[in-house]
Amino acid sequence: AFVENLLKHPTFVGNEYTTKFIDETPELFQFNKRRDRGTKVLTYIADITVNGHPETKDRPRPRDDLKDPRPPALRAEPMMGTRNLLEQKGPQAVADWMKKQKRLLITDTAMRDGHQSLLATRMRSHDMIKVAPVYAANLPQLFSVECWGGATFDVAYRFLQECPWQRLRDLRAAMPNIMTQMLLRASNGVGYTNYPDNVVQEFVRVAARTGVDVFRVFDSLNWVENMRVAMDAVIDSEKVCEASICYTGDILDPDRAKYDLKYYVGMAKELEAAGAHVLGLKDMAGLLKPAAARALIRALKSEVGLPIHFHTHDTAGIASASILAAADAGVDAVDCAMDALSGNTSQATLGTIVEALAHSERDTGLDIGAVREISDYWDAVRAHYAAFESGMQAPSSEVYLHEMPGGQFTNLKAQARSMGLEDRWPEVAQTYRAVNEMFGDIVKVTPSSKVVGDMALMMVSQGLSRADVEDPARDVAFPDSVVDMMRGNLGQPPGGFPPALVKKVLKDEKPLTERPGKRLAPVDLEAERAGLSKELEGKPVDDEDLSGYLMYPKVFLDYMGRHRIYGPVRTLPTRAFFYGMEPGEEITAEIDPGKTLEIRLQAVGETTEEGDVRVFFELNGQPRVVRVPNRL
Ligand code: BTN
Ligand code: 3PY
Ligand code: ZN
Repeated sequence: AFVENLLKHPTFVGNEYTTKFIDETPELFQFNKRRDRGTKVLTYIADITVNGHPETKDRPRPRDDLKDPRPPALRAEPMMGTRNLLEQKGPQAVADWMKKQKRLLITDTAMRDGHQSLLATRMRSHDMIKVAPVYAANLPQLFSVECWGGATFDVAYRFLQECPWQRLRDLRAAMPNIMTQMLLRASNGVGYTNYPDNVVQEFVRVAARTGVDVFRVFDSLNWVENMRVAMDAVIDSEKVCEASICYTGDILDPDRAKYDLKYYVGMAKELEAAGAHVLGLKDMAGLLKPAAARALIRALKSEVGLPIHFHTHDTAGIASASILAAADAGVDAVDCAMDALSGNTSQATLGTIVEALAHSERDTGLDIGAVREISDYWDAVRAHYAAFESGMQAPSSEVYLHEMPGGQFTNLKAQARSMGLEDRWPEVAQTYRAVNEMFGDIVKVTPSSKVVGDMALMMVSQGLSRADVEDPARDVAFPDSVVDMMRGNLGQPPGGFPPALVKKVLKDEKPLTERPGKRLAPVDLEAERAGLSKELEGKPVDDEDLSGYLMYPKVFLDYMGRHRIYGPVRTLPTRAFFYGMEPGEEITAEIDPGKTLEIRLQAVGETTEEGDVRVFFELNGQPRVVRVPNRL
């Protein structure tokens, strides 16, 4: 009863704690503050224990005997790495250094694209931060660790109840010698829409300050014009600007002449002229076949002065062959994923590339034993995320038909399932291709890929063919995202959108053909900060929270609302986070540096007449009771 009264006390109900570990409310005396944070975390565990986690309901359960994974031992003190070079000599020195390396440089994507493509981006910071020091100590020769951006940003707030900025800060601190890398959707930031220029600039500035070293910048229609604001912001921050070409089609196929060798070389030259330090070749669907990779890398190496960083997906099972061909043709760096988080829609298998190149001219210099140990750790981590596995059993050449990016493929499949279209998947894939052709053959990557996916699902569910959609006599209700893209709000694809389709979608409205950001008024950052602070009942709003809010206003506010109730749940072990606890079980969670909670679940009571359940804990040896609603 004491705890329940305490919880209802206005001081606690009205109090807002920061999302950061360091509390910014020193006026509150320590004892109560600590007690309150502990109680919030107990409330979360109690709620999940009683009601389950909404994201894992009706999904496959991990084995019952799984332990919280233990990271491998540190083999050595961290040696100097790419991060030290960047800090001491700047981004141009990193680019020059890359070109001088004989060895193939490797980026590990396990902490971003690996789990984004295999586990619906659901991996929690807890599982990443524990192993980060092992990367620093045992694999200091890595070019970079991709661990931020793409979908990880909103998923952290939306589904994992954690602050993405805190993840970045912690990873940065744990890997001081290796460059961190993020994926940035240029003017679409880490969102799905064009943001005003100053929102993108501010986001880059804050991300650079908090810990991003390499920014892979791309535009979802390959429109260089729409990449400059983000690129310039990266350059101004003195971080590595890896401006990327998105690869689509097939340069060896004469029927796909729109995206031929000349097109890609031309775009690469534009990016070089725009000030990129590194050229990214982003093959988000895994379409770049070995022979084409060889030809493309050769051409880019001879026509462009920038070091080249190749990213591909193993959806068709051929990523390793493309990487080896690219390595042969002189590519400077490639993305792989630690073995346990590789293959299928993820990246090529890191350990396999290390082995394949060992004792060759392009030997990566990575310690294969260290790779295996880290991969074993990821294997143990992955078992906890059984609920988010896609069920993809084998690589598939179908990707050459639909050209879906690795991150979208399993998502769209799940969306199709939820619409009752699962057994019509081949039709969805065919329609996705037909939509691409109808849109004029565009680059499909977030957010343009989502537009194509929305249209394809709409057509399959309503039984519409491409001819039906294009028929001027037939009324079609286009998805909002399609209308938005035809308006020009994502920018312009090469050659523009087909005029007849634009007319059909927009009727008499004239599309925008200039850069969307040119039209969007700058956001008054200080006014937004003040407004947000008011919304949060006076809580001070730092630059990170402001940038998070500007990217995703509703997602951020919902996250803050839950944070008020559940407190710092990000350090709970993953099993407790998704499944709660069993009576008799004990866990520990370090909720503040050096402040560890020892939590034991004693018993779960019966549901009261009011529909509440009392859950009995021991917190650091003291009995605690929390009451949560039974929502089942
Ligand atoms: C979401 O899916 O909205 C984010 C996950 C957190 C939701 C919390 S978890 C405990 C409680 N039980 C629910 O059903 N929702 C909240
Ligand atoms: C993203 O934008 O999240 C991607 O992974 C694109 O490939
Ligand atoms: Zn990718």
